[in-house]
Amino acid sequence: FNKHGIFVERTLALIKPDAINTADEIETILLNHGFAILQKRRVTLTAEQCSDFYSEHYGKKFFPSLVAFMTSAPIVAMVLTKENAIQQWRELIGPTNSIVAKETYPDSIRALFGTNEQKNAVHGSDSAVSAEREIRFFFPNCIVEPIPIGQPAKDY
Ligand code: RTP
Ligand code: MG
Repeated sequence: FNKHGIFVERTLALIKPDAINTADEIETILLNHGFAILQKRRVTLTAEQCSDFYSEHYGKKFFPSLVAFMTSAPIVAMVLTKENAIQQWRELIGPTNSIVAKETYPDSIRALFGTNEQKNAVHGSDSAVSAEREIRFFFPNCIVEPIPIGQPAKDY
């Protein structure tokens, strides 16, 4: 609780093109780890949409290749919730580079389903500010603020 009402932290998860065929398995794992899926959408990003989503990486050497990868097949976007969801999801997915993940955190989703530093199966928001932006990016109608006490919790 806070003065505005009940707040359950939310984060944005993506199942990336390299893992689209194992989306059901990844969903089972995250549900078993106590995450709930509030929203889910399957979408194929255009290069423009992808560049917008990953605009923080614009100008980096891997940017063109990242956009090519992320637009190569459908992805699944999900709003996940759990206590401390942002940090908990980052922990469950593991290090960015799946090769490192396999060595250091073999139970992580990136270790189990990813391949290398680019093909790493999943995305997770890295902060509260990113989570809000990224949830709005894929789910413009999703409420990211606390739900006021006494009001029906619809359409979140
Ligand atoms: P994400 O945003 O997808 O959750 O991943 P992250 O925070 O762990 O890593 P970030 O630095 O934000 O990188 C975004 C995605 O770009 C690809 N990447 N390729 N050197 C490379 O080739 C390279 N580095 C990063 C990965 O797909 C990474 O998840
Ligand atoms: Mg990132």
